[in-house]
Amino acid sequence: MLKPEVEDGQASLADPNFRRDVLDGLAARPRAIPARWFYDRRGSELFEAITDLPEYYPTRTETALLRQIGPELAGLSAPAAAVVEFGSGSSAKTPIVLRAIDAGAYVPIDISGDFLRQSAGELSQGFPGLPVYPVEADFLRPVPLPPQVADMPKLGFFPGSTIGNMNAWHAVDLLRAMREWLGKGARLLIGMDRVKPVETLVAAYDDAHGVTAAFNLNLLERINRELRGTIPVDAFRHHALWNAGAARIEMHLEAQRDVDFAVDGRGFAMAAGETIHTENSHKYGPNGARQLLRGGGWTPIAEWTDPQDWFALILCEA
Ligand code: AVI
Repeated sequence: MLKPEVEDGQASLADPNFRRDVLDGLAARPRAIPARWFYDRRGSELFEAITDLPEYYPTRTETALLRQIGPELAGLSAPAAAVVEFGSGSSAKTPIVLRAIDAGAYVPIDISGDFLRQSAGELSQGFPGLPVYPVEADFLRPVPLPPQVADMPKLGFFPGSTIGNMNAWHAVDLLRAMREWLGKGARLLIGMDRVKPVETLVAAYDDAHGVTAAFNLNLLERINRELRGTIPVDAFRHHALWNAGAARIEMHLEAQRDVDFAVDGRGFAMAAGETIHTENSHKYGPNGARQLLRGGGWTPIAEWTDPQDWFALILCEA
């Protein structure tokens, strides 16, 4: 018999937005928690491990593309532009862009502060003369750019198909906001993942080594750590599926048995087979990608894909 969902009245000291999203998400039907909360320190490290997996084609495909388009990109970018990277993570692809366009400054923006500072520090060592201004921020809210880059031409860099983790209407809102933050005359280089055979897609989000499973399950561990959670993590399993109607991979955490647990003093009960929806990763065809960008106020001016047409890099102007 599952217990009713109740509250005990004591609050945790965690990020109030995390608390609200988790409590609301667990109470909703279907249950869903926004994917942005994957990225605590451990989650960011696990994501980096995902990018090295043989099944996870996006990172290596996009990196190879970036290397290939460098000279062309240089011809299409303003000289000495400030590169503003949204969700910079490990900044692994950034050196390719900074070198290609001979950047005048680098502004990495990331929600995971210590990871951001470490990556920015490491990158600075490879670019001794380059001013680097890290901004610890959730770019889903307004991001003030550092005043030092105010008068420089800007190249927004939004790689990795992170845009795919948003629903279309949120993606359009974000693209519009980026246009405003980057200002007049800015350009945006964005990576977008393509629709492709289902087996390839599902394998990329359900790898043989269980790294993606650990990444998904870490959300429950984070809830336990930061929100006084008592979730029995071993009662959940990672599940990735292709939703053809919505053209997206969905990730879920599925209860393997009936479970009761508390989060921040509030009780929850889930029946075996019930899931918490934790991520959408939308994939776009060429037309859908361009339509989305135009809806966000950006005009595509150049587009590159790999020989299999698995991943696209699109350069847009404001
Ligand atoms: C960050 N984002 C673009 C990744 C993706 O492919 O949607 C997150 C991820 N989730 C599972 N694997 C990777």
